Amino acid sequence: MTEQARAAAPGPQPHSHGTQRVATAGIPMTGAQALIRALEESGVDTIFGYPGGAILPAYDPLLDSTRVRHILVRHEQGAGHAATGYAQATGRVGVCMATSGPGATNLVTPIADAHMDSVPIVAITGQVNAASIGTDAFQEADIVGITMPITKHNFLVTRPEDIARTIAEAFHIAATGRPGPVLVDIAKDAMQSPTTFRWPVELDLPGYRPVSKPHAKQIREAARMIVEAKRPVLYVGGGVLKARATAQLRVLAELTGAPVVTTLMARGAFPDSHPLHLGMPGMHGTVAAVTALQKSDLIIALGARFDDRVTGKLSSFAPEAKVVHADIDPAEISKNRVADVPIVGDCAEVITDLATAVRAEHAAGRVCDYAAWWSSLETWRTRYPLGYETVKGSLAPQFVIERLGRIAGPEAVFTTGVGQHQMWAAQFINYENPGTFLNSGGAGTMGYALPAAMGAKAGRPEATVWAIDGDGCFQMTNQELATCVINEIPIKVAVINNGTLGMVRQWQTLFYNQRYSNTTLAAGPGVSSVGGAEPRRVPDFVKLAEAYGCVGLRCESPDQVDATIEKAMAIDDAPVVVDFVVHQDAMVWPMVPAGVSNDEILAARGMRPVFDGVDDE
Ligand SMILES: Cc1ncc(C[n+]2csc(CCOP(=O)(O)OP(=O)(O)O)c2C)c(N)n1
Repeated sequence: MTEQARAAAPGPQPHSHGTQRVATAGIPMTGAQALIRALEESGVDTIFGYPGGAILPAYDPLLDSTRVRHILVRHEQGAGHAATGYAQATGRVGVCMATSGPGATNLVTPIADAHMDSVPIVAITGQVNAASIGTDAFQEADIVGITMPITKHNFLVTRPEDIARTIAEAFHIAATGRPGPVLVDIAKDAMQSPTTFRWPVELDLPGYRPVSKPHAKQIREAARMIVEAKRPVLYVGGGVLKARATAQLRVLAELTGAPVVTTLMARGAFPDSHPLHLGMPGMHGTVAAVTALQKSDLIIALGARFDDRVTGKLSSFAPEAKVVHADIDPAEISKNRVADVPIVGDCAEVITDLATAVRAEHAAGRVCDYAAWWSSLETWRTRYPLGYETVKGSLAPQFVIERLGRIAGPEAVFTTGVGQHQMWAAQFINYENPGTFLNSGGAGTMGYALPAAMGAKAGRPEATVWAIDGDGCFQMTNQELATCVINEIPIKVAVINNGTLGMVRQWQTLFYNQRYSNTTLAAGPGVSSVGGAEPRRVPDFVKLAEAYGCVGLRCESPDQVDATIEKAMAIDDAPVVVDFVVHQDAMVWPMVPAGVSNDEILAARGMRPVFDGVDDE
């Protein structure tokens, strides 16, 4: 895509390192000043970071920048996830910064996370002096080596004159093609040395030319298959959100009348309220979505990657389906499931071209007829809706999450941790808009929710941002509450507190004979300060919230849920943490156990759906 086309197109926008700006000819400055200037010129307004010796030269000119806001986190992992949350909520490149050695290695988890979920971030790390690299110098870690497999690209910069150009290249690589994390590791002495700053810079990226325009022949072939199919499914992945192709997707879906499923990474790419939407496929997907894929004769995969959590046992996945697979990254195509029609291209362009080609088929009298298919789909959808049990006298976590979705509304942004609460947030909140559900899908990183919410709120201050977190996950990164308070980032956190590592406990219930080895976080009653027994709260999340300067609320019964959420919604000037004390034995259903065929889906415990012939049209 040309720079102009990219600027007009949806998708993560590369920052303004292009040719529009008037060149600033040769201003003398230090490498560190050039770094900050290059970040400014790249359009960066927010950096999440943490200083230390090797990156210290960069922190000095940062103090003078009027364009870049630096948010001092409490742990570098928080900086990385915040950059990811910022990127996903805004569609721009997120930026995090850390010092060498342990500062840089603390970024490894969020970088791996961003890599798995194709999120555009630039991570800047300080490195020991160039001459000391490889000598086990103090706080030296080979972060370029360490992050080689978990970055889209990474750079080691040892000369001051290379700093500005490398930053421009990093932003370009992060945002274009399949987005992803780029690390720029800069030797301390390169930042301290004099150089001459020039902007814009010439990008020097031989071999990096992502293909965005799909091949017309493949598009025509795919359109022909779509109109000929009897049981098609539009299998929509996170790539559709990354390409900002949701409007185009809606056009294609309505034009064909084909059912749509949205993966965990694509929730919000197609309105949940839309009648063509069957919900989420995969391990905890709806019976209708899982079964539609399983029994389809044509899967149109759009920015999706046939992840094992979606396919279940790969060899038995969708045995009768032909596959059209569109992806910006050719490496994804036929990686897990062989594509009959491979299409390499940007999803926005692919889907637009597909719609045009389907219209041409219609004009030639070849129309889609999925009536029999829809009669099966409707049967599955109505017979096996999502649901949950309530236990008298206790609070159902699913109910809390459902009410959060309803009360916060479709414009709110939700982030989650990893576990049962994540799956319930994917299932029981109706997503109507892109960019409203941010979670760690590929890596499954506990601790993602709170810093990602912080990043999302920093990027979109006008939005209501809720982190829905597990009590286990929350304890991994909750120190970023201090960052939120000090930097006036009023996020809201719903801790779904079941006192256990719920998702692991669920597997112990189902697959380890209810032997709960090391999954209990807060066991048994404790002793209150006045001597009586009271629930054991280690930690007490309300007190923890208050200690950080947040508002802390607690809710323990269904009849308090709405009022508590409304109270949290009314607080705008401080972060709020709500401790929702929920039932510990709730389970996530439906479920396809790991490594098992999707044919074996359980709608609820011990309940296998009966398809009695409806699928055999
Ligand atoms: C960093 C990390 N460590 C371990 C795991 C494995 N794991 C997946 S879900 C889960 C339990 C999460 O518990 P909690 O945050 O309380 O959420 P719940 O499942 O109870 O909703 C664990 C330990 C992980 N995904 N990430």
